[in-house]
Amino acid sequence: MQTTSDDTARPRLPPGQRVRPDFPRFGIVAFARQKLPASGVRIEILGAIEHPLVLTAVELATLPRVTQRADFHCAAGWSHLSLEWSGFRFKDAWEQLILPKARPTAQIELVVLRCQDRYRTALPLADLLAADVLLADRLNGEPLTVEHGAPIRLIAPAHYGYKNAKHLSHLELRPDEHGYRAQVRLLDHPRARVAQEERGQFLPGWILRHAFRPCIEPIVRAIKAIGDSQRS
Ligand SMILES: Nc1nc2c(c(=O)[nH]1)N[C@H]1C(S)=C(S)[C@@H](COP(=O)(O)O)O[C@H]1N2
Ligand SMILES: [Mo]
Repeated sequence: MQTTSDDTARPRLPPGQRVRPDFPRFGIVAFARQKLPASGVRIEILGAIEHPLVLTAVELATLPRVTQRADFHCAAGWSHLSLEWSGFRFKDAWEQLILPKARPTAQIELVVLRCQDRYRTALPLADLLAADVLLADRLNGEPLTVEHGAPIRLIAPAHYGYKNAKHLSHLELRPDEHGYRAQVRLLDHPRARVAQEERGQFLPGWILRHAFRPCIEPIVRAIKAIGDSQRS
């Protein structure tokens, strides 16, 4: 095995990732154009449940607040290291609010994450129950900005950025994958684990690594231009 001095000097990056010193607003360009409602936290629970349930800041504030540091890895190939997120564990929201109040009518395996900008993605419930998965409303000691997902977003550090749904508005509980169609089918891997390089569907991660990388700068620029025009 070969070791270089680099290996010890730098934190280890997952396969195929490159560090970015900035943390850009990123994602699907069309969704960045969507006008978001100027509202507080409002996460509606729907799907296989007995009782409709809406989680606002009031319900979430009954859960312990947790702060954690994590690296953020976009499937296009950039990583930003050591972000400090604060919010509530998804597991706590599930066990203390969703299970007792919404009362699922079946064994839930899939949770669809729907967002105010019409973006959606999904993760297996088992992945969402990991201790480092947060419903985050603060970043680096400040309230979350629109750029990074206000009023609240999912943070799942073991999964690529596209599972980290911004502007979260609905959690749809489903017994299984059956009948769920991914929105961005070429991209959205069912689990998208960074360590396994599950960048996307149908093609191995090490191929997609090269296909996605040239898209990074154009996307960063396009989304930044949208933000600038919305502010002016
Ligand atoms: N609602 C919503 N969430 C989203 C996206 C999006 O377009 N809309 N893009 C995803 C992608 S591809 C990435 S890499 C991250 C980027 O998060 P950031 O803008 O805070 O850097 O958000 C993810 N969550
Ligand atoms: Mo991404």
